[in-house]
Amino acid sequence: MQKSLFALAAAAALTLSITPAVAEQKYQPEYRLSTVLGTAFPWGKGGERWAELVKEKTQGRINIKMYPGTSLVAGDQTREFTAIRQGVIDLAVGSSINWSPQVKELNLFSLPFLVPDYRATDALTQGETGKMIFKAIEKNGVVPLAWGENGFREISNSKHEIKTPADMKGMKFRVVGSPLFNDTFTALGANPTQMSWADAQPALASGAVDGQENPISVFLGAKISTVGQKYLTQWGYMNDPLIFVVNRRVWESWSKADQDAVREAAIQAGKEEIALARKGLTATDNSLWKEVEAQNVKVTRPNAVELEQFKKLTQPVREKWAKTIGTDLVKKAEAEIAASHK
Ligand code: X2X
Repeated sequence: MQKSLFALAAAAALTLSITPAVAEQKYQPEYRLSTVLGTAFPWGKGGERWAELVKEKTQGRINIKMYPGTSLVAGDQTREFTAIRQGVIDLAVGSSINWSPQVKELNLFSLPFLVPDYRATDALTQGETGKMIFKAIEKNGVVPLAWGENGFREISNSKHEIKTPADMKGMKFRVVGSPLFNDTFTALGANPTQMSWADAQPALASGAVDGQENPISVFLGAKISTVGQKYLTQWGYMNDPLIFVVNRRVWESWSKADQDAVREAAIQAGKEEIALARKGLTATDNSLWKEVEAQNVKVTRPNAVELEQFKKLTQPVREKWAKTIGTDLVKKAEAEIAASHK
């Protein structure tokens, strides 16, 4: 009798002790996915596609709702990573720029004139560099799954053509999250102001700033030419990758099979999103550039000598930031870029 009572108590204790773990395993009716841009852009389409593929591959067990405009952090995109880590956001497709205040290694992609083209981009994200970056994200408490792309960021303004840094002198530019951009634009003789994307558009419209930099798909999708941005320079100074991630606790609450499904969905959505982000911006299909020109925007393409002036002035920024990013990572990236061009 005593023995069986004891067994009963032990069983009860066991049940009690495993209850919290079981509760954690419970799936939420809905998971919140954060993006900066919505479905008028490759970025938002990538998020939407991920959600769709996850639903399909998990037979509806994981149901994702997308929140564009970084609305879960009131549009403050530099706070997005912290919100993912804390669980305010469950999943995100986010820019390397917006998360670099928290994950220093992500500043790598913002080093001016480091990544020359798509081949070099792919060499980094698909190579050792990409693995090192994913490790850094993991170390910061978030689970990285796949790469996407915002795109090469080109510079526009309302004043005049920019061919060399001299043309930027004293001009006011809206820049994005990381302080690295302040350094780059200051080195070029311009006057940078950091603000969110939500604030950027009214600032351009009112003339509070003269210019901005963003991929062509964003310039077109957000109709930036309608707020007086009539000069655009293709300088390709950086390509901004996107990363598909999940909050760690949410990730651990899913079965192995569902984790695999979410990862596969992210990889597939990422591939499709990258193709979309590059569409119309290649040598064989430059239809997006034609669209820009059709909006009465003067497109300027600096020659090699002119480009060299931008590179030379921003070289000290690269050297300064390499220390923050980690010289091993920067060296690895440079080697992978060089190898991609052999
Ligand atoms: O804020 C921007 O410029 C944007 C939309 O490109 C990013 O989120 C990095």
